[in-house]
Amino acid sequence: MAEKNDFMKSQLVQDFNKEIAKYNLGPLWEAIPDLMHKQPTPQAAAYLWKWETLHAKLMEAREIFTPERGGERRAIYLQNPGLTYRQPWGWASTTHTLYAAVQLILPGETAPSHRHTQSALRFITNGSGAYSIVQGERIFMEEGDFLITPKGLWHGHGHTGDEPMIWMDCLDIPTIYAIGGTFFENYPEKIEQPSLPDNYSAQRYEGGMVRPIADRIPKVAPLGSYKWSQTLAALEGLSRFEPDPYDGYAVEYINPSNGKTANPTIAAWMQKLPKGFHSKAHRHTSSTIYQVFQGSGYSVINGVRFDWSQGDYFVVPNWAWHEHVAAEDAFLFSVSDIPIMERFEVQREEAYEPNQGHQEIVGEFHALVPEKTR
Ligand code: 1HN
Repeated sequence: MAEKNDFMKSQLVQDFNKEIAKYNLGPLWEAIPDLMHKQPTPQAAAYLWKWETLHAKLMEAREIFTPERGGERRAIYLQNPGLTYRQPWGWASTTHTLYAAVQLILPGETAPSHRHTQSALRFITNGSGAYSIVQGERIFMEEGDFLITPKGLWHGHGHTGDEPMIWMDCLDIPTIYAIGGTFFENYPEKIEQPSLPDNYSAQRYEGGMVRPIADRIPKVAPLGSYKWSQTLAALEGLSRFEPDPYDGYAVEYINPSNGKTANPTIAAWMQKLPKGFHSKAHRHTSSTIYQVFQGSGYSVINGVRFDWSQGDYFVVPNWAWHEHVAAEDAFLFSVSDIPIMERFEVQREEAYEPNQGHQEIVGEFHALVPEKTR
């Protein structure tokens, strides 16, 4: 072995490596350890954004920026500090595969219609009265609702209510960027006009888990919004039984016409962690972005404690050990790239075996909050 290492450091090899670099060629004998890890070595960091920070910055953006002025959404994205190469402000990557943002829309404002090859979803955290118009259907939004705008569908937003609304956006931007699939198009007019009854798809699915017979043929988005009252009822039923050891009581939003995830590339879950619940730790190749919809507690990610409360967002990067603890009844909304990992057949999961499945806490995460709110 020593002989081999000495040889690899020899002038002969070093000179040759430099020589081929001039021709845009590379030596595999140097690159293998960086390319072929024994297991994933994520660049994304475990991270947490406090609600007070997100809210304060949206309120500042409210003064500076209007969708009318900028021709765009008033959305601020969550940039993972481990993935900041490419632009001074990062490259819209919350995990290596997914993007998440908080978006604020005020009464009377319009976010113009457009379509793109990225799939998008929204989770409504604050307020009501705004709508998304998706392929001609106005979908009115309330707290706890989950909405999809799968790839290729026209979508814009308007607000006919009387209070500010804030929601979470999630898109597969880094994934589509990495595979060279980015296409984007503005709608010819500012915002699409309704061509279907308001809340058409939610009305077709008012009863829950039965589908109109027309939807036996798989559709891209048979259901545009999943109402909080139905999600909550599902969790209440589920929580009469034993919780999942890793995720408590968790449900997945699905496409009722094909039984798969509501968006083809992004899984979305709502989970209830009852007060005192302490999950076991595990890790998986999929990465997850959480929004704390209600309640408080903490998660231990790779040994570091992340305290969370209502409105916070946090990231569990790919292949990071994690476990959750609820200080009070908590509802966590989350998105993950499980469907992407499954599509490539690299989804793997591993249980944390030592210490009855609980990590030792070796540090605490301190979130950045603006001076004024401290
Ligand atoms: C988008 O279409 C929305 O529709 C939000 O609200 C964020 C970020 C990048 C590209 C498209 C929306 C987005 C986005």
